Amino acid sequence: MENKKRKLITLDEFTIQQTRKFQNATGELSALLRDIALACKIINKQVNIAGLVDILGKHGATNVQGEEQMKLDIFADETLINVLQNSAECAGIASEENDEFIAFQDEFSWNSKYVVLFDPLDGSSNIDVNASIGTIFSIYKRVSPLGSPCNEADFLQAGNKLMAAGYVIYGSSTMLVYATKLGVNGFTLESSIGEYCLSHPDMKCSEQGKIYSLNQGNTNKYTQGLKDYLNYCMEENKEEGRPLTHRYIGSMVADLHRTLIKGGIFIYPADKKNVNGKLRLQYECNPMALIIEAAGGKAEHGSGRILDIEPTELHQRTPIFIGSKNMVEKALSFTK
Ligand code: AHM
Repeated sequence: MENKKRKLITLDEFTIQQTRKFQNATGELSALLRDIALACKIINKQVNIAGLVDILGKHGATNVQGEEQMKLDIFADETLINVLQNSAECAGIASEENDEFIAFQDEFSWNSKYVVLFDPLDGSSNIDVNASIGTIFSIYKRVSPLGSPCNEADFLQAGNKLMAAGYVIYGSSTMLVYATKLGVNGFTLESSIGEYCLSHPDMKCSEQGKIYSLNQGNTNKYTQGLKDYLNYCMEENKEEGRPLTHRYIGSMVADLHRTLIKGGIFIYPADKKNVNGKLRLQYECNPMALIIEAAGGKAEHGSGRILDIEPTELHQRTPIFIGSKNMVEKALSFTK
């Protein structure tokens, strides 16, 4: 076999090449992506040495959702805010960890086109056990007038208005995956040169997978339709390649990264306790929906596309069925 040596393409090189495809592109989106990627390198460093610097463990505070924050959540949140505040491309941010959005109050920011939403450290219950966690981000073009501070309407846009979205997974390697409507690309952090390098070009989510992923411990709280679907997944059927395999890490980034690479379905449904589901539309579901749809998969809330939900609140939740197209359709045929 011919041993062709592939040229290393860094995230910056890649986004600049992409920008050149558009006549009027200013490079601001690429620069913003670079800033987010930088913040995530800093977070990655801290995640890697967490056990050594006594940063693990609970912080004692609760966030707006009433959940206990971990120290690393706060570190990640502050890092992203600081880096984006110093960025010339970001007018303001909204974070899963903060009650309100933050409009940056300087002239540069007033003239910036974009706002960023993020879940700084998703899957934080996994921090203490050293399982994969991640940062999820979304980028919208603001709808408020340039030259003034951004406002809430900039952050309450439907997912179908997203300019880009992505995640960084802090796992056995650190990867940044981001999507625009053009497609999805994955970059692995090469720590010796401190750069994310293109490792997974043009990622696709296969139409059919073999893995279903949800918190099966909650089955008693699920609707009969969903219980029937779970039984279907567990039933023997050689022709259809069933029973399926169940995998659930409890860290959305890790579960969705596997779904993107191997195919499968990830579900966080509404249940008796969480009538709107648990996961947040603006910080978790919309960005993941853009990524999976751009890769050819499907992301629904039960009776429509996640990306078409018109958000009314910053911390809104939604049920989610996401992953391989055929599997999402099959699940919905039981639950609708
Ligand atoms: P977090 O924001 O507190 O980390 O919670 C979000 C996480 C997701 O990453 C994951 O998919 C889900 O919560 C797991 O919830 P559960 O433990 O109820 O299965």
